[in-house]
Amino acid sequence: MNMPETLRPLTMALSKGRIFEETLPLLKAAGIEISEHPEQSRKLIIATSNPALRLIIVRASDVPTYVEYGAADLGIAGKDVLLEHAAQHPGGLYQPIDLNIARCRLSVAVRKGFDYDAAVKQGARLRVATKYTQAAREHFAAKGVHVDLIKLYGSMELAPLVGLADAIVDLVSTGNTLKANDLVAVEDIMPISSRLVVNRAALKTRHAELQPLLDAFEQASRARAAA
Ligand code: PRT
Ligand code: MG
Repeated sequence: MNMPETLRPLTMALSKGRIFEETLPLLKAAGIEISEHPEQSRKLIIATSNPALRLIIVRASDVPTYVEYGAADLGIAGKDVLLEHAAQHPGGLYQPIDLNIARCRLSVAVRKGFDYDAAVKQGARLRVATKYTQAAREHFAAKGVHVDLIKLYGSMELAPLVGLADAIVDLVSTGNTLKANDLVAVEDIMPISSRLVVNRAALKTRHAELQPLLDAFEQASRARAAA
């Protein structure tokens, strides 16, 4: 049984790890403290100092789904995740604010010694392993490069090392993971950061509760970008 809309606190979906850690200061700037930390408590529903707001902890790639279906009113997700979600559910989410957190870039990487530019110039058909099939498909199509995309769910860095793929499309932040696996980035596809996403119905039905929170996030992320 669902609680009546007016009784349910606003629900915000976050993933554990870097997004959660980088969101905490933004919540703090909005005057919101959390009751417990998900790394310590294992709880999936976390109360905040604001009785009208609770957090739920979900997989990063599930955040858009919770928000689109209204199980969460808002959430925070990386542009990488949002692009893949939008391919299946175009226009499903309102994305008002780039929070500029959890920044990295989406890049093409190959084994050290693999001449990517020459392969592209020769018009070779490349095998590319990635979790980000949508972004990868668009990137190579725009370049006019023929690729066979191989969908993976993690550890993309392994694929070129064991002959599964010629190249990978993956997120890179420090570059340490590529380096540790004798890979090099050969092309940047786009910069990635995390955005606030809002359920389209909640935007209307719970506007009065949502707006102050959106304003606070906007302000906190602007202050952060200026710092
Ligand atoms: O880990 P899990 O499978 O549960 O889910 P997830 O990987 O989607 O979640 P999480 O928490 O790891 O990432 C959440 C979001 O953080 C992503 O959707 C990105 O928008 C953003 N982000 C920022 C990153 C990175 N930086 C990042 N470096 N996500 C992943 N990585 C990985 C990358 O895939 C690679 O394996 O870190 C490795 C590279 O890091 P460097 O520092 O070695 O270059
Ligand atoms: Mg991860």
